[in-house]
Parts: sequence; structure tokens; C-alpha cells
Amino acid sequence: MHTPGEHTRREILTQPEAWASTLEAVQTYAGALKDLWNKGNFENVVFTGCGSTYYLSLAAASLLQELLPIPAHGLPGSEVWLHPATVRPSQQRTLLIAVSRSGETTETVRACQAFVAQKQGTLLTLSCYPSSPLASLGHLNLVLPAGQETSVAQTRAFTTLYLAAVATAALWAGRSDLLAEMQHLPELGRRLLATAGAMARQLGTDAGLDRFYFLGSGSRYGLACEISLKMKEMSLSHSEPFHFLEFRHGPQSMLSPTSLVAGLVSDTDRLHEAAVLEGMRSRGARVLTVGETQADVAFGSGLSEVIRTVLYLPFGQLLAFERALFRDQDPDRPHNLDAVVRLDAAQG
Ligand code: F1P
Repeated sequence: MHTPGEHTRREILTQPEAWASTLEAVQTYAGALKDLWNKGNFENVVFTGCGSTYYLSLAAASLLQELLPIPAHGLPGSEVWLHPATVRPSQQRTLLIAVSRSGETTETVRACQAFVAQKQGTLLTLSCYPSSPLASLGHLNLVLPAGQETSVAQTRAFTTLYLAAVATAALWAGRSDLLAEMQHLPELGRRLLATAGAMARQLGTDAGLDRFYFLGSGSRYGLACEISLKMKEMSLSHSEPFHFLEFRHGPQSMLSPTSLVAGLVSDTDRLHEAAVLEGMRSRGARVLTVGETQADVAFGSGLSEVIRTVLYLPFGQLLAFERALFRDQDPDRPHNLDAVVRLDAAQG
């Protein structure tokens, strides 16, 4: 008999083990990754994916630019496929990094096939299943089986693939100090999962809330998008992500006493972020902070800001999971959603 959410719960809780094997896997690919980067002399980097892996692309592109002096963007697979000029292929020195749990999503695969066929640049793929189409399309293909999942909505797959992207960026930037720090993430993730559950349950089962806003800046914006997507997919809740200061430019009109504004707070923008959240509180919204210190959900990691961002995910995933159960939804089987979107010939 199926217990609602059994797969999702297991996948959320086993993320620390998956992170440990992912960090090992990136080490085994380190030589090939450095080779790809050093020989490429790239003029720009484009991350691409669909749904969760598109949001991952936004976060990873922002993070890569924090570590390396190169323009980087995150684009949906469909845009790279249908509007190839968006990857700026002027001198064929674009690095396209395609990310997909399944390695089968039609738009992502088509985008990569066209990119390679038109010799637009170099392709690196990150996926979880070695026999998927995507896993043999790239000039280099990283396969991270630790991210494989039974559930439809991505949780462990997202953080596994994201962590691989972060470790790759640190490797290319020659930051062995950051790679060493990252080895602490599995243990920190374990601690966070043990402590964040109570707050996630309390808010997830709060009948006084009916809309959720997730705010993040820099790489945290893509992560806010992903958490908001989890709320939609698993719990069918009204949920939206915004860049922190953008929230004042219109969205705040939606606030009510039944709104929760959750800030993925940073060290860098702390004062600006605190002012936004205080403003929302004074307009009657409920406010929650997730961050390194002095936050409702605090990591207390002691790690550099740029590589600890994966720690924002577990609380958001647990909140979506608890909300789903509270609303009689099965987190393992989101309404109207398939694990892989495959377009047939008629759809493209
Ligand atoms: C991405 C995707 C999402 C969808 C769901 C399952 O697939 O299909 O678009 O919303 O979360 O995953 P993938 O290309 O990463 O396998």
C-alpha cells in the first residue's frame, strides 16, 4: 500500500548522503572538467533546463559569475531550442551547460542537439541517468546517479545537480578552499533536516495561511523560484517568487494577514532584505527568515556564503511537503504533472 509522500519524504531526508557522493563524483570528473574549461577560452556560459532545472540554471549562472569573470545566464530549454540567438553564438565560444534529472526532457534535448549540430560551442551536460539521451550528447557528460528519484517533483535531484554545478564553478575558479569547505555540507544538511522539520510542520499545517511569497537575490532568486515551484506542485498553493527588492514594486499589493513572506536572507544584502521584510510585516503579513544566523531557520554553518546556498532548499522542500499533506495532496503524485515532459511530433 502506498503511503502519501513516502518517496518524497525519503528523497528529502537522504539528500546529505546524495550530496556526499556528488562531491566525490565531481572530484572524479575534476581532470576532465578543468581540461574543458582551460581549452575552451569561453566568452559566455549559458545554463539551461526546464522547470526545476531551469530554476537551477538561474541560480547556477548567478553563482558562477560570483566566482569567475565571465557573463553567464540561465535560460529555459525551450528558449535555447526555439530562439538559438539567445545563447550569443558569435564566435562559437559559448559553453552551454544543460541540466536535467531525467536527461529526457524534449526541449532540453532538442536545444542541445541543435546547439551541437550548428556548432555553436561546447556542451557540458549534468544529469542523473547514464543511459538517457542527454548523457551522451555533450562534449563532456557528468552523470550523478545519487540524484535519481521515484517522485515526480524534484527534491534530492535538484540539490544534487545544483551542488555539482557549484562544485564545478569552484573548481574552475581554482578555489580549492571552497571545495574543502563544501565537504562539510552533508553533515550540515543532516543537522538542518533534523531541526527545520518542526517549523515546516507548524507553518505547513497553519490554516491561517493561504498564500506564500519567497524572496531571494543573486543566486538565491533561482532557489526562491524552486521552493515556490515545490509549493505549487506538491501542495497546489498560491505561491510566487520574487527578487527581494522587486517585491515592493507591485507584488506587495497582494499582501494580507494570511500571507507568509519567506526571505532567503544573505550576509551581503542583509540590511536591504531586513528593510523589505520589516515593511511587509508592518503591512500585516507574516514573515519568516531562512539564512546563516539570526534567522528563524538558521544554518549556523560557518561556511562561505557562495557555497552554502544549497542549505536554503531543505526547509522549503519540507514546508511544501507538510503543506501538501495538510491539504490532502500526495506529494509523490502532483496534480496534472508528469515526471518528464516529452513532446510528441505534433507538439514539436
Ligand atoms: C524537469 C521537470 C520539471 C517538472 C517536474 C519534473 O525535468 O520535468 O519540468 O516540473 O518537476 O521535472 P528534467 O529535465 O530535470 O528531468
